Amino acid sequence: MSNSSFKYAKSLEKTDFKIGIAKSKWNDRYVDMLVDSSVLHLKQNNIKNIKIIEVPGTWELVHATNALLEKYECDGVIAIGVIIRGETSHYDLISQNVVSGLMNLTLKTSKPVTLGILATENEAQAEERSNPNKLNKGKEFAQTILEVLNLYI
Ligand code: RBF
Repeated sequence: MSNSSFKYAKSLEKTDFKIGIAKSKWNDRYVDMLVDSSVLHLKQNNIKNIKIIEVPGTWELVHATNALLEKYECDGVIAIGVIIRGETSHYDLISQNVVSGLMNLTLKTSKPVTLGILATENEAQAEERSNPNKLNKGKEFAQTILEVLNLYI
């Protein structure tokens, strides 16, 4: 279910961007479904230059995103991870600080970073938002980075 009424752009003027994807291995069952639909949407928009870095967990997405923006000179990055609430406070530590880390990177580099992180209460919510037959968000992540990049051409 979505409460968003905005519409994504129907067409994009420019698509020759280098896009980075940082993805985590934790909860890879869900992460991989999100990555697959992001990549598919990028390819459908003629993006040929996609660099993917896989890291252990969502926490490491901050480091990988920095590398994609600086070392690999990507125009923008989609950071994809899934954090599922457990019995310890790790969920809060990771989710809040990763978001801050990614925000700092987008400000430091003046390049867009799409927040492709699902922070869910349980596996069922993660499944609902990553399964392509349900509410998979991967396409939205890809569309968002392309639209934001098109603001500055
Ligand atoms: N990484 C995730 O991407 N999603 C999680 O739900 C997740 N839960 C974690 C829970 C605990 C208790 C720990 C210790 C780590 C968890 N991580 C998770 C891994 C984390 O992002 C990172 O890879 C590790 O903390 C090592 O830096």
